[in-house]
Amino acid sequence: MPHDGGTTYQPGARLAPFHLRRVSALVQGHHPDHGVDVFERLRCVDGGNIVFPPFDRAAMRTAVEAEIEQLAAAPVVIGGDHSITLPILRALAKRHGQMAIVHFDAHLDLSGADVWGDDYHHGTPIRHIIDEGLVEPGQLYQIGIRGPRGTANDDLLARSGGHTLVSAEAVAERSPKRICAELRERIGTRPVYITFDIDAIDPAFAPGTGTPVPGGITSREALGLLRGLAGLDVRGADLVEVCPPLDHADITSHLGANLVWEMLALMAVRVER
Ligand SMILES: [Mn+2]
Repeated sequence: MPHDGGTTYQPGARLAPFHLRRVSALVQGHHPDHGVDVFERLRCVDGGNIVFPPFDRAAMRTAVEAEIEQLAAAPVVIGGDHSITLPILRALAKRHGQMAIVHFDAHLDLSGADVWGDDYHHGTPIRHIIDEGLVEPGQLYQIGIRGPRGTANDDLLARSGGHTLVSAEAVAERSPKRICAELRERIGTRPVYITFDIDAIDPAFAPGTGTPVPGGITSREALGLLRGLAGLDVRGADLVEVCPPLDHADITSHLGANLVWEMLALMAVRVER
């Protein structure tokens, strides 16, 4: 979904699908940890770009929701900025009802129209997802959160729904393995959606993103956190906010392609069960 009309700072995420396709030539099939060949296990296809006018965000939401709704398969979507996640979840909720959502990000993405006078920019999707009841109460897990907040109320809002915050620091302190063990326990057999904002990862490992925040998780922790979700009933995922014009030597695109592969691997493991 080559859309970055919801970007508040540095644009360019609309180019991510093109660059992730290019570097995905280096991604192979066999997953040594899960012991499966992802592309033998899954019937996997590049569905191409969803088409919408790049300057019309309402048209983007309509096109994305319609496209996801008519898919028989579980989607793994490459953004685009984080505003693409709302129409994906609107479509998936029609199929699965309320889902558990694992949200990787530096930011809470709970802003509303009070920021920038706009209710659909890339800092708002999680607020809409809560307000529209697309996530089951108590089943939102936000991982990698850090840095300055707008107000002291920002975290209260997230916690008031019984949602769980795991800061970037907590990932380092507790380890991906222990965090994932807790997530698997608490999510159980619920349908799961994973939304992965690349800025959850430290700008040292992922410089190609529009709103970087220092002090993030490492690329190794990020890959381990996805791997550790194996066994959950993952019904969809996205990777957003990769911004190739700000990247160096494709560092961020390569990481993005590997994160997408880990998401596909989770679906391959799910199919096996
Ligand atoms: Mn985000």
